[in-house]
Amino acid sequence: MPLPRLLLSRHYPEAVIARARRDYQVVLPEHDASANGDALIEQLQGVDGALISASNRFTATIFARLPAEVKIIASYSVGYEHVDLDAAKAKGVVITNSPDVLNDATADTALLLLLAASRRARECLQMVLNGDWVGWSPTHLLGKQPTGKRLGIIGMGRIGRAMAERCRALGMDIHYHNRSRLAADLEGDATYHATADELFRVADFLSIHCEMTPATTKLVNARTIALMPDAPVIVNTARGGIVDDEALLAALKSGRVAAAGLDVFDGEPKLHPGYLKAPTAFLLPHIGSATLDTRNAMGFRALDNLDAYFAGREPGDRLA
Ligand code: 8YV
Repeated sequence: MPLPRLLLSRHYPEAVIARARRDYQVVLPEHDASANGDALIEQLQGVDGALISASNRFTATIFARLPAEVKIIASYSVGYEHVDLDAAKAKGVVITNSPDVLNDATADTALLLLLAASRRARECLQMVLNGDWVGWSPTHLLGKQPTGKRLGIIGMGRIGRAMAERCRALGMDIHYHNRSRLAADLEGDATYHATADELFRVADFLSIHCEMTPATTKLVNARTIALMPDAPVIVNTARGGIVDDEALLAALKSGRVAAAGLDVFDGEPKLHPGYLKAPTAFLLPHIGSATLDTRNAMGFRALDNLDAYFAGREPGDRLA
């Protein structure tokens, strides 16, 4: 039997490419870039499956034009808002994601953002780099202390719970909102809020870990920010579209929100230009899962799903 033909839509880490080459006839574009539209359809010619990233948008239009040989699309991501699952199902294409293996890396990034935003790391770094640091002062660049404060977690899945674990170590009081309340062993000492509004009301710090769906798009907006306690810190490692940029920028400017730590942006890699001029916004270029261990594990998880499919078994992370 010839090996299945597999498109690697991006230049994944070496170990991932090596394993793919061992078990598949690999098609690897010469340059690493995110293909979409016609370019994506072009790449998908003559393959049986594809290992794609969240930068490849599999819309209903793409599925309508998908070559018939393509039977499985494995996403190198936990998020799957870039894939139209209904269109995939209608076309009979199997879709998988790569959850779980990035929980720690993403929660680490959320913690980095929470601390960097609350301790004004951007302003501190800028001052040192500009040569503007003239000496110590008792009230210089004072930040917010997380100890004893309430952390509101929106989306208490595996990444949300990994963030809760880290923030318990900071002495924070954990609150969460989730579509359903967690079982007691997973909830631990965290306080459940049945609605997002209830959570906003108590969140001195807020960390976003939910999926982006029509219900969570612009969930953080002028109305919900107004519900929050005075001068909260907002962290987002989920998807940029969950935050209304105009509302957050206005709140950062007025001080209604003390600081924000953002790894993801609506329309990234372009971001609202307001963030470039907002000193209390600490910004990262979507590096939530960016450690070599994690990126290897994501690739291996995606390949496990592909291997299962081509061996006639059910892929463990099947979404459609
Ligand atoms: C990825 C992510 O780096 O897994 C996700 O959903 O956002 C990140 O871990 C990115 O999406 C690569 O596909």
